[in-house]
Amino acid sequence: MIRVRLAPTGVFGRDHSWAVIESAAPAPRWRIREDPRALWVVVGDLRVRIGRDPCRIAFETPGGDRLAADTLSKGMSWDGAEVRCYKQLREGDHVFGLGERGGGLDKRGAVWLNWNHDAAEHEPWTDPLYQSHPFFFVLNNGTAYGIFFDNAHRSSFDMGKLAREYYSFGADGGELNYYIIPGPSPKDVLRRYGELVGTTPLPPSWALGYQQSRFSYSSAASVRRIARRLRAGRVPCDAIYLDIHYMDGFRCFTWNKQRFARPARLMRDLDKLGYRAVCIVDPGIRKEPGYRVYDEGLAGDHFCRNDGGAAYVGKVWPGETVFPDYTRSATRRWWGDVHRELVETGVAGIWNDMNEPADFTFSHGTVPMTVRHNNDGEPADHRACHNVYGMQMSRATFEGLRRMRPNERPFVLTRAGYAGVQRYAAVWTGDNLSSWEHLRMSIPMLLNMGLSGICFCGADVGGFRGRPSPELYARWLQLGVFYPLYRTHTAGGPQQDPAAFGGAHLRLNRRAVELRYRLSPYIYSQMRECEASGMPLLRPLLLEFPDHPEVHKCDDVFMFGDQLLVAPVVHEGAKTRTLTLPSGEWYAFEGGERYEGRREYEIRVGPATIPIFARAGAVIPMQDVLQHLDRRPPEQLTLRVFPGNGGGRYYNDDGVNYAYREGAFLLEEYGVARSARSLAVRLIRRTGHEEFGPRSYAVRFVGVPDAPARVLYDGKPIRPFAGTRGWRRADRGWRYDRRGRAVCITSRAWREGAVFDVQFRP
Ligand code: MIG
Repeated sequence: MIRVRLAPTGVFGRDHSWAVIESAAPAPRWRIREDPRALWVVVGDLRVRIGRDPCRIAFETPGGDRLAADTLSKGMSWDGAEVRCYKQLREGDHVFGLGERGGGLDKRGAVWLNWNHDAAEHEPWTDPLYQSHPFFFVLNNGTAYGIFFDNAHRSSFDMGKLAREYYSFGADGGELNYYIIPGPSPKDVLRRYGELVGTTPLPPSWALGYQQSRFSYSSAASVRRIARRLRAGRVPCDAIYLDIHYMDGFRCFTWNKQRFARPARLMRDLDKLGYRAVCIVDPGIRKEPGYRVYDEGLAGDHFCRNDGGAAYVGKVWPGETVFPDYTRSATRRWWGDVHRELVETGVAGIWNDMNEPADFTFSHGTVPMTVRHNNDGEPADHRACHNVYGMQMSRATFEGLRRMRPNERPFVLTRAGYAGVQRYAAVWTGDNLSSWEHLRMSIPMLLNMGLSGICFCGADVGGFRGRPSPELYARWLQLGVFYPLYRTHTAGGPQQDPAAFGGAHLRLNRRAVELRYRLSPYIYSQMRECEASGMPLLRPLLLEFPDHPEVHKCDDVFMFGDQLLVAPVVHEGAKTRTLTLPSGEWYAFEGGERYEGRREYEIRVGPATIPIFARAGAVIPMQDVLQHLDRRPPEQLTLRVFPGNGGGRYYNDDGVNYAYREGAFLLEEYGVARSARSLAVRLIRRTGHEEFGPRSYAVRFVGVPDAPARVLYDGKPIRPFAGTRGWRRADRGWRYDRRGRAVCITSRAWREGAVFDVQFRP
């Protein structure tokens, strides 16, 4: 990666970033070459060409391609406090990333703003939304490079709207300071961007289950009611959210004494039912002498000031409010510590809302630009700090939870954020609407968030404003199985949860949520990849198939991890679903039917159908349905194996703490091979600790049209069972499931290197 900084006056300002993390990697070796027209910086296999007159920067790959080349006419520019950089757009360039956006997957041809905004009534064309991610990559013919413009001021990206032949990015203050991130593949760009700004740490395993929220479950009794209703309906669920009505007069860190008389007891009872509680915390602190948080904050100088020097007073839910200055490290520390009571009450996770910050005083929705911030020791006004306010709030929360519960991974959910916010919090996409259009819109929005480093994200299932029809809700719950953050949330109105739409829909909805739980070993294994390499769980086809131009605009088909492709049903009353599969061979996830890539299919869909396809040779680790995810390893790990040559992996740890970073985990890697007369899966490697492994394995080869002749383990035949009698207790055995067209093997143990080999008659 190469960094460019511009100092129009010849003097650089402070070198400070909210996004970029320290790197342990040694600085690369570089050389400089000069000729009369240009200066060349040569680093690794990249060459930077800096033209002398005019000063223009471009990057050259070993193949001689010029990437991210400044336009000849403009290059870098400044005008007062404004800075801007213009670069060439080529025919065939597509633009991805830029964080949370409405509209299609490809961001070329429009202007995008970064100015965190409480976009309460947003529509697919609304911009900006709640987050700022000044990062994008350009993909052309399979080759990508990325740009990260590390500037937290209001910024804009004109991706070829003003002119077809160039794009530009700039801000109304701060430094022209950007990184060029080489590919060649989009995955390479994402991995490097993750090294620059950090990746999504593994969340506690419960946070990957289904979550239920509402504005608000406004009394302990209503919380207990929803908790019981989901368990009675056997709808798996791991978390229940408390929105602002749990507070006393919307004062953060208080409880309403009438409606939540004994919160610790409520938390204990929820815990007994297998739920974690997540409580909302807003930044706006009620201005009221005698209210502990206000008094402490004032005494500690923790609130943002207006230019006159007094604490700035705005208006949010509690009435007159002051705003903690999270850009000040002492304030972050204090804010983290203020959570102690919630933690001691037994609250598991913290939900940060309104942290753009939202202020009802002005029609522009936020605090005045003259509001002062500490800005990590170099005081500045709100223009410099607006876009990082929410991220620093979540950081303060995350770090506070870590200090108070050192042996547990924090769970923080945030609405606002800046590049790197993924280190601290999951992100949800704010106040969407109960409509089919908003259901569809969530897909490219979350895909581009994943392409911007925000792996742990989701939209409100069922829509926040409005009422979904039972059908819309069911389809949304089916789509949400693949949202990394799987949460129903709604703004009051009728109950909106899997059990709220009557018997037939309860069954339908339960099935969707159950699929999430059956896939949880796969999901957890893939989330480990988010932390390790920056690869998102929910990812567009272009990440796996960058050289298939036909998938670049694919907005309603996506990959779930690297093995599964999903074509969710996104239209009302749909009886069929049309899709084109990328190249290769594909298998229906449920029935195992074979499909060929690069062909269009129209498949029939019933109310319960979720069209999912597996890559040839995929291994998908699964488990039986649980009502909530506890920390134990699955009793039995089911590996669904698809015909072909390929493989897969299973990762597990205790799901709670960070000991996995010191080796307390289990990783199994499998290889699948197919020949004319056999299908085989090998445990290639087992690393780590067996205590995190299952008690037994169920290997299910799907898409097998005929009963095999025999099945071998480690070269020796294993016992066939005709039916299911004695099956569960058998140490090892196999049977053929004719209806499911699957060979099922059960085995207590699986030695590293050993192969299950299904052999057919010649
Ligand atoms: O002014 O806390 O996006 O999820 O339920 C509205 C109440 C404030 C906006 C959030 C929404 C939340 C609601 N909040």
